[in-house]
Amino acid sequence: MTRNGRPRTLGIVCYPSSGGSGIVATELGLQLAHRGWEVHFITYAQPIRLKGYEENVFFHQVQTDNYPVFHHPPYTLSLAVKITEIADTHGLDVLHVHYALPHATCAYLARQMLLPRRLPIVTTLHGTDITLVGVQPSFHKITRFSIEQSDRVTAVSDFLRRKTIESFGVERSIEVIPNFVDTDLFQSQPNGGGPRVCSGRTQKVVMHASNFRPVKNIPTVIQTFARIHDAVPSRLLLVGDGPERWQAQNEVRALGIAEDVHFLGVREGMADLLGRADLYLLPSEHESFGLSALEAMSCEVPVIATSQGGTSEVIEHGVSGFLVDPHDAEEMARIGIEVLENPDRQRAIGRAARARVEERFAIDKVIDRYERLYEGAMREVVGA
Ligand code: GMT
Repeated sequence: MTRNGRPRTLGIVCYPSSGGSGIVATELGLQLAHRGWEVHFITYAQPIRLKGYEENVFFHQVQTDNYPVFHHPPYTLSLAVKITEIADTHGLDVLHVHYALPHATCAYLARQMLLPRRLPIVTTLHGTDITLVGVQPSFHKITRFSIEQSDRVTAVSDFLRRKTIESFGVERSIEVIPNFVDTDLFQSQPNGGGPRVCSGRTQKVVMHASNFRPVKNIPTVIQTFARIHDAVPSRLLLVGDGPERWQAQNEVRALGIAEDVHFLGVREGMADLLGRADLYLLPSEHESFGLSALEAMSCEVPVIATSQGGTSEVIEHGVSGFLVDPHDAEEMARIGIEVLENPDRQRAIGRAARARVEERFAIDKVIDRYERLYEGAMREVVGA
């Protein structure tokens, strides 16, 4: 991707932690770098999936300055200034911000500071930025304003697109571009090797990965697994960390299943773990898309996910996975036991899941759509 012989340059602003929005942003940037874009990540820490040296990829750390009168260091202001600095130094052609707050607002501020030069801004809405954070009274107006001011806006599911219109009354167009997965990396790896915690195949491996926030509904993960564990020799692997972890550990002890529940904390190498799982649970209160479910599906792992949110755009119930009321642990366990006790059914669901991923969510198709979106924004904003 070049213009007048120089690579196109893209700025990406995201949260660097293990959440889905940061993962999508990082994988997107890496893929675009392979396609010849020069990619500049701008955030407060190195994104978790950005490792080693990558050609055409740069990371710019935002430093905040503090002063006694500030209650908190104003990260938002430092980020906006950093964006202008990178735009000036590296001649950004387009800026893509992930998660509306505060990133779309910082992008707007940066764009105003850069005038008369125009910097096209693309904002991707991921889920909780709209459903939980942006709708709070103190953020509502600025979320709406920042969405309206972006040159292009995408949402990761049609559910999220509709929710944004409903919650903020925005009138601009929002394009749905789904999450994606690297199907070469996320593959079934049923035999031998791999992490010890997945080996010893006398027990089935049930998995859940998240940031352990209330929206992830961890109690249902534990209750579902406890029922499965009563019927099928199995262990539960919990990947990630967050505020609900202590409560989950207490519950696991109280249920007497601690020996077969492994809290692995934040981990790299999700593909290695998922590739050896037998069942994946995602009973969130709501999930705008469910990236971790998609990664499991790519590994041919049957997923039992929440029926609330955009998951029905990812999983066809009873065909490529299962969608269940997030508070119905009994039904989740019933399905889980049926799948784990019937290897043919487990395989059939896993294969249908993989086929669906390849058809709709493979990396190249989705990256093509982002590239076209950038082209459109650059043409419209700067006539490039
Ligand atoms: O799930 C989280 O709480 C993390 C959050 C994020 O922004 O990091 O995930 C959201 O974005 C993901 C990537 O687009 C989506 O796959 C998740 O469904 C979405 N989470 C929710 O809607 C709860």
